[in-house]
Amino acid sequence: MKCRAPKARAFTLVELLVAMFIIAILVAIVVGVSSSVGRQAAIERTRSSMDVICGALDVYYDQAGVYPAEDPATDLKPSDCPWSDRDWQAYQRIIGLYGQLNGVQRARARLEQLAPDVRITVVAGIGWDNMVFADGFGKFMDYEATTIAGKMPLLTSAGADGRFETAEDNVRSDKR
Ligand SMILES: [Ca+2]
Repeated sequence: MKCRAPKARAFTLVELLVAMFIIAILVAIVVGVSSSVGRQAAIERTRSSMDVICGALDVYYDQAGVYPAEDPATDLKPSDCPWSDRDWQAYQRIIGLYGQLNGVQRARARLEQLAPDVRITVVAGIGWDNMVFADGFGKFMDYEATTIAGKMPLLTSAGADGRFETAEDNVRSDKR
């Protein structure tokens, strides 16, 4: 008597679609979790960088009696720079802060504690090429001086969306 091997049963289209659907959901969950972890890590890196820069601001204050001035941001945005005016303002102010802190030896020594990717060169159109402080997302921070004596000025990160003045994702040196 001849034995016949059982005929292999093919998957139906519905079974394949269900399997693909489940795989898609699992992929979405994994991607969502890893991007949330990456975002939290970037926020932590930003906070840690701000702590170091605030330490340098204190050193500057001890020596100069005032915090670094806020750059008046009067330079015109180059015509080939695609940024918003808000970004341009932040860029000029953080350039100003970078230069002032690095101009004081003890403050500059504090900045040596920063991770290498916090001090970056940002190019904004032809002829603009400046060192600035970057947040954990790779974008330059903003700096706002204060006119209130002894009150710490403010560093701000644009957060995960890369835009300043959006509520939920800004990270600020005053921990708000
Ligand atoms: Ca933002």
